[in-house]
Amino acid sequence: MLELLKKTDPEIYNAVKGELERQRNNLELIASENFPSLAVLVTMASVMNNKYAEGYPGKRYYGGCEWMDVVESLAIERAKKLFGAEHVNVQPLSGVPANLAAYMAVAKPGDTIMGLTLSHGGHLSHGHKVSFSGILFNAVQYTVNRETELIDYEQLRKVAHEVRPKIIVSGASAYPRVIDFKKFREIADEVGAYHVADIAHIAGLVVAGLHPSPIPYADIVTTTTHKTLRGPRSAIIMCKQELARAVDKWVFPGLQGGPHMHVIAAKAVCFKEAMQDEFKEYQKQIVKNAKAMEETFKELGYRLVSGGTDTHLLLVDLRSKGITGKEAEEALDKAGITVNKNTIPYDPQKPFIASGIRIGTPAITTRGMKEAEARRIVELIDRVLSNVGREQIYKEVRQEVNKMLKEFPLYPELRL
Ligand code: DSN
Repeated sequence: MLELLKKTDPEIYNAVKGELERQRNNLELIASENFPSLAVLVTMASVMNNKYAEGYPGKRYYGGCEWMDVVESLAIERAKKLFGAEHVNVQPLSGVPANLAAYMAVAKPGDTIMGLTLSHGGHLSHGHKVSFSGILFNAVQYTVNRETELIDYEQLRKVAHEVRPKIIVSGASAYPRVIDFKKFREIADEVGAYHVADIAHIAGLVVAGLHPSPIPYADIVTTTTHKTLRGPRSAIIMCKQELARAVDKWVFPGLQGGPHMHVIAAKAVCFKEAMQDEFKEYQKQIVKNAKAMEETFKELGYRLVSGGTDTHLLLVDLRSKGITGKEAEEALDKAGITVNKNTIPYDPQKPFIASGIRIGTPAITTRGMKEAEARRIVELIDRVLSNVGREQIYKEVRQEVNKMLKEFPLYPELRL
């Protein structure tokens, strides 16, 4: 298929080829990225792309939707089974629109919502002032505790009693520890709020039983499908039956038009894969690899936010090393190691500089790496971070990275 692209559009072909090579030849440690199966990728590149199917299975606004109904119904049924959810909407295009639909299903613009502040590990769409969530809604942010760096449930409770929010959002994009969804439910009940859980980062761990599920404790659960879940770039919304109509109405026609049926089909494939025993083993290995990294970072004298991890990600505080997150990201990039700079709680630096880096294990685990490689990777990271500015060291580390990656081929079936 890529041969066709080469003929039609050599510039885009070159970019796709370049990106495949980049993915193959770099250590991918961005906690929100992953490598889905070829079955998932191929489904997105299929004729399912061509069809308009506004509406829902059995109730469409266009003719010719019989195969659309098949894939969307399969996606829904599989997601319901996988997560144990009463109702699932598989049409959201991505995480932020899913959160918007979830909020609109239970609140009105101007209502108060509470979410974890971005610089403490939250997400833009949980109430940040530059996002719809902080513009449409009266957003009040909760924080992590300065000493423990864990969500400060008592502060959350206190503020919730003061501001009486319509929605309390749980979930995070840079929080390495278990989230206590039961406690969120208790606090939401005390103040008469809805509890919306965004499990984008941890969905795979939840499915595998390695992180408590929010399903019993949240009114609405949103997740992207491309992080630990290892599916296509997209999202779903799960909710209790009594909110099904409101959620569906807000996804379509409230916020979206034609569903992206090729991606919905790929979500169905992802959910089938996530039901297999191998997927559970994969998730277990993600956590083992993160733990191995935690131990090695500590042995090498690094401070980890909250002291470590329970999940797929770690936040490394670089202040004691005298370098910023931005410097670390750039230096590691030159050595073939891809991470992102990240604020740490109460960060003295601006977000674009940041004092830390976020590291995740989902992608390297997909490539087949285990604890030994995870430890070696941390040693390589340390080598770079202890020698920032020394191009020769970057070169040597890159050679080691290349050697390591040769043993864990990525998409060997793909030829360009
Ligand atoms: N951009 C995602 C992440 O990196 O966590 C969140 O949307």
